[in-house]
Amino acid sequence: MRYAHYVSGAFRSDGDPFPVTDPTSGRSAGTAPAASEALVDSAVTAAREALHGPWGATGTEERARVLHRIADGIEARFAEFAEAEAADTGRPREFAETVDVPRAIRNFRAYADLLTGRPERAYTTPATGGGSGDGGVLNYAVRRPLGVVAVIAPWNLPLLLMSWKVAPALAAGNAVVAKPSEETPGTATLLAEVVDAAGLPPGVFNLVHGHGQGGAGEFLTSHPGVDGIAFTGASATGTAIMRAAADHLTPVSFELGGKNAALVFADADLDAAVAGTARSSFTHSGQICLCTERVYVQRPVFEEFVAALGRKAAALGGYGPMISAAHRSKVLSYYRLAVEEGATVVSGGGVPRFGDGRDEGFYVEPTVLTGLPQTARTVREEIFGPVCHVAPFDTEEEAVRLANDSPYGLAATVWTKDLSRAHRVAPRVEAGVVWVNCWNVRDLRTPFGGVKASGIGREGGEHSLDFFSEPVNVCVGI
Ligand code: NAD
Ligand code: 6OD
Repeated sequence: MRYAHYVSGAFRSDGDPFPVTDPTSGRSAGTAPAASEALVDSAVTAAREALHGPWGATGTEERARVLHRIADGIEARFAEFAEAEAADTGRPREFAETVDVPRAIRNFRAYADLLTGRPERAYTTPATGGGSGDGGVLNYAVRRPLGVVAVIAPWNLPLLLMSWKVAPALAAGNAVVAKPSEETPGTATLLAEVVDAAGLPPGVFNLVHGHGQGGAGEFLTSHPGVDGIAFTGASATGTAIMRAAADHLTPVSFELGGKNAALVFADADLDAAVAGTARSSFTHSGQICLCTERVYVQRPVFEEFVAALGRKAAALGGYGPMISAAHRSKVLSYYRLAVEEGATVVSGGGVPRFGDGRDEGFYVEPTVLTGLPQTARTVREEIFGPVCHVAPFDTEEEAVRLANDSPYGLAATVWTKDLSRAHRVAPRVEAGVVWVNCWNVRDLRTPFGGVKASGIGREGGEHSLDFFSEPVNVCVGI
């Protein structure tokens, strides 16, 4: 696979090579070039220059056409994107074909469509005799792009999450310097090829590869020429980026970690709750920030739920690996810690044996745990693997308290047939997204983000366009 930087409209492969590994086999997938500080600086300079060129004068209709051309370009190379995303992450190709690539296309189309329908507001204010014109004043707001924005993406949904930020950043008229995770440089390079073919002026979209701390990520987030940082990744990385951004008061939008709760009430459709929780805990081997790692089940159905979820976990097949050997070690260390903390392992807890090349890959078993107190590290810390802990509760009040007893607040799921209960409980849960009797579906115009250690700001629809632009109030004496 080709891994290249894209700076000022040119592909380059300068920089120390770093290894890329196929997580399904543990074998080398090649090397990618790490951008030097000088190269990151060139990318930021190219982006700044692009804002002073024709891109800075484009109207919303032209930008909408550009976004559709990028979406068309991904669509035309659908199979290549699916293959590259599966190779980058080790996930089953079908997942890339049904989730990642279609969603990347939708991300660009959704922002193209939103752009042209965006209202601006105007107000007239009567004369006050305090220095305004005789006829009062007319106020209207125009939106101005932030300028040069850094987009930093993680490895778990590389294409989906990068396009989710690049699309609104371009829609709002910014110039972008993007950095994918060092674990997954493949689809980002393909995206740069599509942007190149879409005919954007040089410097409007730039891509640099490399590591975070001490590498391209840090060079970018500490760069004084960056006017905004949109980051998805771990909460601890968010803290480091915020420190770097503080020096230049650079605005940030953060989508961070989670330790998401599911609340299963005794009145729920139990089959749906079990199937839904298996999906929310084990999809993409638990490597989606929205995955459930804490399940609270009302006592009358607790035993039945645990047994059924354990059976589902044991029967799962065709799942993908952890992204890396290091991440697998981390997940397995939590499997061991859970036992040391006194957990009962209902299902899984180890490394699967396939009897083929996957045995050299980074797989772990889908795992269901019970029996831990709320204070256990396994219940409090984000593991980011295919694992959940199930605990009982008695009352609605207790369920809400347990869900909220976490440093994180990204997403939650409520399973109940009682609509009044659903509407009572959902707004009391401290999370940015609460699903009721479903998981991980939503309209792309709705707000997306987390509270507490799970993020700062909201993405989605107008929310992303708001982050990537600033309103200017123009006040005209009339
Ligand atoms: P990570 O924070 O280690 O890395 C994410 C990106 O940040 C990578 O591109 C990395 O190179 C870069 N980076 C790392 N340190 C940096 C630094 N000091 N300065 C600048 N850039 C730096 O996260 P990850 O391991 O790639 O992804 C997993 C984490 O992401 C999990 O915690 C998961 O919950 C979170 N996540 C959150 C969301 C969300 O929407 N809230 C979505 C996906 C993943
Ligand atoms: O669906 C999305 O828009 C989104 N940002 C999902 C994030 C998933 C985290 O892994």
